[in-house]
Formats: sequence, structure tokens, C-alpha cells
Amino acid sequence: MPTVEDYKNLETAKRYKKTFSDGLNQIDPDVLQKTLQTLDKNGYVIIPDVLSEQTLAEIKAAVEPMLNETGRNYFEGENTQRIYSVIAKTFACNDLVDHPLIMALLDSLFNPGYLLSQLQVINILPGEKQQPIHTDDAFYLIPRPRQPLGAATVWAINDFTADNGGTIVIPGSHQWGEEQPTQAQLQEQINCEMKAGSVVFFLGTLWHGGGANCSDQRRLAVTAQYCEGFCRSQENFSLSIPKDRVAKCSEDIKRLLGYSIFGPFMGMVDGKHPKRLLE
Ligand SMILES: O=C(O)CCC(=O)C(=O)O
Repeated sequence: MPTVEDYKNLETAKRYKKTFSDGLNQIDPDVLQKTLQTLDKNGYVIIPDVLSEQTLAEIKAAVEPMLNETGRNYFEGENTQRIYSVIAKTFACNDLVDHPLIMALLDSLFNPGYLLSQLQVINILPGEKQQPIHTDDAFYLIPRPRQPLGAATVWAINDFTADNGGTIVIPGSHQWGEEQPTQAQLQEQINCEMKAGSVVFFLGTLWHGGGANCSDQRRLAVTAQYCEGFCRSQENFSLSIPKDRVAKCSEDIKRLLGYSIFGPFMGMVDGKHPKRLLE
């Protein structure tokens, strides 16, 4: 009788097997190691000055006309504008989704075949309250403490400050168990303050949220969340992004959107690799 190991070693998807990015070859191994150590200790890491002025300008120009409606509840934020299904509407944020540094971190943390779970633009307007603090992989009903089943990036498109809603994190909270944070633990929360073009990367187990905006300026971010290939993604990209748009994305983004296999055959279409649908 075949064992689980036999299944893992099954020769599948020969033509389309690639499940890792090239991120690990593009990033200085020492920088990557230090970043992973900080992540392991604190559950989050701020990486400054990643995006150019030009990329920031292109993102703003593409997303600003689409920022219309405010949130439908206190979690989305009644003074917060969000854009979902971003890749169906613009490719301007694609370079953030498959940035080599982010791919290298994800390749180091997760199994081959990890996915994009959601991609959003979040514009926190003046007067917004702090978002309820939460963890991003809580809906995977597996008790904590445990390894994260996903990770997130929040990219600063304008400067993040303590006043304008810079993302709140509780350092070290990725290691907590099942219980809700106590008042004392909530006092340990800090705002991620970072210049436009920087990114905060955090584990799916870290307690965090959008900050209150007490300033007179908006706080504009792009956030991408990723999950293990055996977890369901939050956004159903197979339904929301037309195939002809996916075909125009990078190989990494195609893979992240589900045109990939979590070995040996999770994600197949008609018994075959889903990337054949893009041919
Ligand atoms: O906007 C932020 O800084 C974080 C937002 C967030 O955590 C969420 O909407 O789930």
C-alpha cells in the first residue's frame, strides 16, 4: 500500500512543476537570515525604502480614481476606503505582490505552492478609529500556539506615522496561545512608523490592525496576504480575475493566483495542471 511519502514523491506536473520563485537567488543571504531572525523573534519586520518614487506615483495614479466607497462595518472601517480584486482592475500593484524580497521570505517560511490569499488597497481617512486588533490566519481553525499558515505585507504608499493610522502590531504576539489579548498586552501595541515605499511583513499569527487616523492626512497602503497552498484563500481569485488578465501577469503571480499545484495534485483541473488553462 502506498505511504504518504510515496504520494509526496509522485511524479506529477512535469511540465509545470516549478513552485518556488527566484527570490532566494536575488536576495543577499545575510540580509535574508537577519530578516528571518527578527521575524521569528518579533513576528514582524519593517523593511525600509523598498519602492521607488516612480512606483509609488504609478500606484497612486492607478488606485486613486477607484477609491470611492467607505467600509460597510467597523472591521473594514467606516472611514476607510478599500479596493478588492485589485488585479482584475489594475496591474499597478503587481510588483509588490511578487517582489523578490517578499518571495524570498515566503519561500523560506512556507511549503512550495503557497498562494496569494488577498490583495487590497486600504486608504484610512482622517477621523478613522483603530481597527479591532486581530490575527490574519485565525479562520484556519487549528489551535494556537502553532506555526503561521500565512503571512502579510502592508506597503506604505504614503508615510505611515503613529498619528495617521500606521499599522498597529503587538511584538511577540505571534507566539501567544488561544486566549484573547489582555488589557496589559494591548498596552504593548505599537504603530509601524515608516516612510512611503517601506513595507511591514508579519506572520499570520501576529496580533495587529489598522491604526486610528488622528491626523488631517489619509494613510494609503497596499496589503497582500499569502497562505499555505493547502489553505483556502480569502479572495476567490479563480472567479474574480479573468484568465486573460492572469495570462498577462508574471509567472510568480500566476502561481500565487492558483494556477499552480500544491503537490502532488491539490488544485488540479480535469486531472491536469491548472496552468494549461492559460495556454
Ligand atoms: O491597514 C492596516 O494597516 C492593516 C489592515 C488589516 O489588518 C486588515 O484589514 O485586516
